Amino acid sequence: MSKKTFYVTTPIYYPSGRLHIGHTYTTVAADAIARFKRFTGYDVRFLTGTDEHGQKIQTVANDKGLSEIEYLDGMIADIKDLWKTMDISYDDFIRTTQSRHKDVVQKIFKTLFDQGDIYKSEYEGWYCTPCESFWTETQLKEGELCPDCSRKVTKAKEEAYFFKLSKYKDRLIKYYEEHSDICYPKSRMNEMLNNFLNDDLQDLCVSRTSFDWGIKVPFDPKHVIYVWIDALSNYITSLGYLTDDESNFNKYWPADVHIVGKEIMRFHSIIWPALLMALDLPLPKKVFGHGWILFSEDKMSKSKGNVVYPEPLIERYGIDSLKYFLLREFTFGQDGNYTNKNFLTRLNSDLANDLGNLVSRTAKMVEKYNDKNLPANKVSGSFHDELKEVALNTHKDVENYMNELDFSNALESIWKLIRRCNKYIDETTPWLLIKDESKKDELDTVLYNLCESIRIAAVLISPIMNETANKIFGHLGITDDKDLLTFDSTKEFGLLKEGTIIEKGQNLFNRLDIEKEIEFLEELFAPKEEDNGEYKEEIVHKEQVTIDDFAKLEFRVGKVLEGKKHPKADKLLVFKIKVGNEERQIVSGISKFYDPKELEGKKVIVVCNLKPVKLRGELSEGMILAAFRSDDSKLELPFVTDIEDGCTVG
Ligand code: ME8
Repeated sequence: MSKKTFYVTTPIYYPSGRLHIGHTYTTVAADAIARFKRFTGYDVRFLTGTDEHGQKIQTVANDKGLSEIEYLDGMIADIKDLWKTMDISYDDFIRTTQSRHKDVVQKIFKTLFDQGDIYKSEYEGWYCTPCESFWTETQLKEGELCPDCSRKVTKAKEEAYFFKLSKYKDRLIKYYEEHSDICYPKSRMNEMLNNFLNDDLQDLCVSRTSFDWGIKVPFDPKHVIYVWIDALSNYITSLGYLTDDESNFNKYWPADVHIVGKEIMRFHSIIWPALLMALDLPLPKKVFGHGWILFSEDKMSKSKGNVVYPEPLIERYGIDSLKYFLLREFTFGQDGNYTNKNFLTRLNSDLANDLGNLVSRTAKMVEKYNDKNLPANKVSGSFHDELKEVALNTHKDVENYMNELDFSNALESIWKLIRRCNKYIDETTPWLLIKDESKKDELDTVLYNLCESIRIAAVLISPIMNETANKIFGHLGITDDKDLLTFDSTKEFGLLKEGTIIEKGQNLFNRLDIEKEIEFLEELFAPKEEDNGEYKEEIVHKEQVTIDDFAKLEFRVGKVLEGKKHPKADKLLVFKIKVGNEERQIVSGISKFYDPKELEGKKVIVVCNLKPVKLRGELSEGMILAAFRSDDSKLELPFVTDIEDGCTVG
């Protein structure tokens, strides 16, 4: 019999900036459910990826003097590195710039156009010329100002394609009435029905002509396909929909759950189902809109300087500490506030005290009282039976909660067992039993029951805290016997074999000095402004390269002959640069910091062997090196004075 399938997705993230713990939260949750489903016998497909089109990406890339794809390749490598560090078990990573995605999105667009669900008309809105963006009335800042750059906007019209969303309103309402469990948590379902579907549902603008970084409308290439058809389709393009091999699509679609943040719930529960209805495809079984992680009661945002990044937390406290905290501290459907104190308190109380202590105390006792050998389980009775009952019931709660994506309660159920074990030690007082020869069987039973309960707890945490679970299996001497590590093994008590060697080993989690750690974290996450004139750059090293890798790059001194503004992009400057006996054009995103004329005659350092690219229509044959702060508040070019242009830099 073939296995039951389970298809789970995260949103595809915008690589316009570094991912923070908000993004990590969604991915960690999706990973936990993917692992849990694999663990309970499902054939799982877990998809994540990146949403790489749109004006913002184009602007960010060009501001850095990079082509879009150069910029994106770097960002995606960092994102994949993060998921690798965090041991995220995705099966596919889709990039919307991949041809497997672009080709199918074009086919989808054409199908919808041919069948009359997409039509051409005019889009009217407020236009910001420098940002090249359309805004709706409600998005504007007071005084008809652009919400991005605060400059005056003007009313404008643009030819665009529209998707007939309005046509699907009644079908959507009916569908929701018949499938009341599609949106989770339930409150979001009511929100959808009351606020959006009962409103006048407007047709959706699905193309743009004001920028060109996107998938072209196949029969009208002046237009690029605007965000939602492009982004949402990733869930089926990654499965090979409309390709020669649709086996994954047939196997996994419809998705069992799309996990998304609450702000994109509307797109996933109205636009996406309507698109699927138009394509005559089944709808996802569930869309879970989780809450936001707030920082000081506010949504995290780089510009507000209130962002927490996962890497430094992982480096200092370990992957499992972060995963545990994210899934235990916050109720998945609701907003929650991140504070350093909450984070550190969880680590100390739940991980170091409850779990860490239990494992080390137990192993130490087996080491001391029974020469590291696991004794047999000999007697039964009150405390022993109570503990066994808790241990044997835990898997049911965990499974129920995990299936509801209630990670916090799933973990709490395991911690109930862990705390019950700690209480059992206090009740049975093994340090007194050892003193009385006649209590040997009682002592052996206590040691056995503790180790076996720890095994069950460790097996149950393994889909969420894989690393910690493996360490515990090491302490319990379970190396080869994989039958002791399965989900089914948590339904039995007594599987750990007598005589197994139990090792105390190293502490699982060290107790932290909370005050000291708070100080450390506050400094780490403080907005990177010029406090006391001192700026501290957060250093995240890239992968090491060899000298041969480095030698592939060609740096030379270049003399600026002429500098001018880029005709189409405010942030870019265009230079003519003399490198020895050649002259080249280089586009650089430094207009915020330098007047192009002031650089004429100066000698700068140029990367000469970068592949030429066009940046907003201007050819760029290289890159000028600059030192800059990562928050974009300062940039400086290093100048060469006594060495001639054309000479090597290395
Ligand atoms: O919206 N708390 O991408 P995005 C919790 N490309 N979750 C958070 C969060 C926070 N403070 N901040 C971000 C997009 N997230 C589109 C999606 S899908 C077809 C297209 C998480 O990079 C949360 O999952 O802005 C949210 O929905 C997602 O990151 C937004 O990521």
